[in-house]
Amino acid sequence: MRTDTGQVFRLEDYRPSDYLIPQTDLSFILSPDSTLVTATLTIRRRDPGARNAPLVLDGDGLQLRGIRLDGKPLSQDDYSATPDKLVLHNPPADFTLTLETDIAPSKNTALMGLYRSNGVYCTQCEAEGFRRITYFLDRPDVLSVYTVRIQADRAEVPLLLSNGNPVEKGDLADGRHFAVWHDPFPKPSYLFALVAGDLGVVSDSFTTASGRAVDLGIYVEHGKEPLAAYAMDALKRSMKWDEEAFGREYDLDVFNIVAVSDFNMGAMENKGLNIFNDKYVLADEDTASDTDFANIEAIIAHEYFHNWTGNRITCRDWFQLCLKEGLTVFRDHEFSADQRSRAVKRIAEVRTLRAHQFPEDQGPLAHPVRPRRYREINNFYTATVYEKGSEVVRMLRTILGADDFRKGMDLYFERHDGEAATIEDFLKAFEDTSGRDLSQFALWYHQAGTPNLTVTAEHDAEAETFTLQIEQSVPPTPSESRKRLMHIPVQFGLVGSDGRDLAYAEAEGASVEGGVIHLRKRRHSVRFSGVRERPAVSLNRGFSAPVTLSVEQRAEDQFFLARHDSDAFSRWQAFNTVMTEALMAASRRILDDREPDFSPAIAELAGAVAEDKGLEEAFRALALTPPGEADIAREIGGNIDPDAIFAAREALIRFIAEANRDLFAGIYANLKDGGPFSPDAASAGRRALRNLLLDYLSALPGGVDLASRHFASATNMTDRAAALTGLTHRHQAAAQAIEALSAFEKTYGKDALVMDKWFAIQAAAPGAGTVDAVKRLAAHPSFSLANPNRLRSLFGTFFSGNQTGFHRADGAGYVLFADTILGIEKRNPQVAARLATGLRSWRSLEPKRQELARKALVSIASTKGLSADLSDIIERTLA
Ligand code: B3K
Ligand code: ZN
Repeated sequence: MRTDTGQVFRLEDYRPSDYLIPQTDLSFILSPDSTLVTATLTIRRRDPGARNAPLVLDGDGLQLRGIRLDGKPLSQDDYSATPDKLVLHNPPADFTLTLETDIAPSKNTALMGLYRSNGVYCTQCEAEGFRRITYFLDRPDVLSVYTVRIQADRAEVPLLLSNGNPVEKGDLADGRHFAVWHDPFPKPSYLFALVAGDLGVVSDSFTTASGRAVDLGIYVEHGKEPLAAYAMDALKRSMKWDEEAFGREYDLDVFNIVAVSDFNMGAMENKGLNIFNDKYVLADEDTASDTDFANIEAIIAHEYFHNWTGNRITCRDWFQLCLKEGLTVFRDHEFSADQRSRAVKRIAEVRTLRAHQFPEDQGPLAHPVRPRRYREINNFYTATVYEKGSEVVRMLRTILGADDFRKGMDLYFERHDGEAATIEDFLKAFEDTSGRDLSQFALWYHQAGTPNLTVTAEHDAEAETFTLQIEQSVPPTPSESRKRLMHIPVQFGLVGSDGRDLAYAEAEGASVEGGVIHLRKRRHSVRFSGVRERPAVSLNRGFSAPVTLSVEQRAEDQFFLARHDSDAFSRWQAFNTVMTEALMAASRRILDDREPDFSPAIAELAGAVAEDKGLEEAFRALALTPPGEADIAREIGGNIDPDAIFAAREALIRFIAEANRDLFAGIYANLKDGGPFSPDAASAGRRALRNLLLDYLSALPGGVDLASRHFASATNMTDRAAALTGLTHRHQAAAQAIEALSAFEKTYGKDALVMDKWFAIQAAAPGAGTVDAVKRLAAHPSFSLANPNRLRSLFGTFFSGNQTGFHRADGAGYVLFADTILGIEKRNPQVAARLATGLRSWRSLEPKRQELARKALVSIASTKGLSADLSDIIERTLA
């Protein structure tokens, strides 16, 4: 474990390396406890005319076993080697350096560098894992052409993979064999990969637009090959889509994906050899939910799209992480929108953004999309870099229009192919193609915090004008107290009483183009002339800017927009706002010991949406989904009592269900799917609506029987997991819930990915009892501290997804939090640090819980010898 040194890395300190490594030859002689790595590096001084500087290579926990310069052993005076650094004091301008290191993949529990997962050797090098394999200039702006030779026992390790194209393989003495791979595309060390083991394969091929044949392989555990069919299909669709939507073709002869079961995150885009968490590869109807299918499609696409946005054009330094991540998320969002329903996809994206990025931006861990400093880069693979980073690219397209956006992308690809680039390079490509000045827009990359827009509207019937007063403000965030004014593109519509957008003669007070108001100043008074009737104003359509809105509007306008806005996102938003406001009021009443009183109009609206056949089922399901407890908490802002919010939410669900009992039951019954299973979006939408209605109906008397029947008759995992959730969350003590949990375990006890669901469903069960349930589950024979998926399913769900259970009033959840995280940290600091973000919003709790949470955080902070990963998160959280 790398302990915290307190070192801070700053963007302004960037300078290019003194040396380059144009060529890297690696040889691996694999063995679990002692793998011999020989690296032969061709090294060149960047500026041959410069005075010679020492060469400083990065290491992490390494032991140097041999060193030669141009083939000759070096003397002790020529270099110094420590586990984290190798310094050549006086190297020549051009030379070959041969290094030998000996590493133990089987002892690597941090899952960075070369490690073993279920007997398979695999690597994870982003961000700084390569330095755990050999000494190197382990930074993204040092690009090198790699040739990799792997040697191992043939019977034990029949499969030997690395990046690029296969060039040679053969047998050796003593039952051993070898393979050589060559990747012609220069790449940074974080994209290096090696996989070796005994795996099954699903093979296919793809012919690119220019006629190049590519061999595709997805490697999985033997026997699981049929579960990779959906991933393979998603891969081929991704390859085709990137050609059509962005003109990007694949460039090697092979593209391989390997699924492993122990992985710190979702997947990794290593050149030509993507390594995946098997959760995002393996699926069939019996074991995977519709959400799993959608995630597989999105992540397969995401990693594939990195081939151009990340690999061919990489990042100059880790401050530029959003250059590849935000852009690639935008690309995978667009892909999914084209493959599925655009409106539904957009709503899902915004829900994710609000659930993960907004709290980050509004709490102690807030940072700009392009951060200026970090202590541990692994802690910056955040919702801000990824999701807000994607929103920024989306805004760029809104501002430029689709054509200019594509021209800018084309220029970016052409200009920077083969380079390590910056956000400035990216924006410059769009400035150069469109002739626009994007300097104010660039603040979206540089300034943290979620902007807020306050809006009031006034209609003057006589003058036939409609005026919007809009004011922008960006709240202060850590280390940025003063904010500059942003360029915010707000898509809008003035909706008339027939549900159509009203035409207006002229707009003054801001630039208004193509249905978008461009806010650039603190205040804009936007006056539309020729507006005869008072419109309902629909703002931030399609969620054109990642902002919060406070619109002074009549309540009936929200109800009206929820039924009539021509923009599907805004229609969803309007209903969501109606419910959120009702829930906030109800939770206030509960705190005052009063019963919530909901307006019948909400139940009527829910009924109307549920039965509106003009709307896609998936949309109806999303519209009817009440805001989550964390969403309500975020809107309330502070002094949060999770129990009151929970009670309010349950009361609203019962209120809507009671009023629509027969209607919901009828629709529910009609939605039952008789035909063969299909994971397509329309079928998934039907299941989503049916399961959502089940959620409402299971809150009514007799609901437990309905959920139990739903469970017993389920023919796919989506329905089965939905019923199990309903039973364990609403009817925990009922015999049916206990039986269903045990039946589920009996059927799927040996399937780790399905058991993750079993753990997660129980960890999310509301109520004070879940702390003890989680402790019991941590002692279950299938629980393992070594498997990140299992850690996330039990503890990640509990700390980040269980408002009433984790935030139990006596603080028992927080004590478990501190103990658990300190226990995990010793093995896997990266996962521990991620789990620790579960308390990032502790300051918005009511005072008693706040104090208990603070104590738990302080108890972690005061532990000696914390890892850089964990101390960075905890210290920022407490600051
Ligand atoms: N680039 C990887 C994430 C690496 C995380 C390192 N801590 C996956 C992705 O975003 O595609
Ligand atoms: Zn990515």
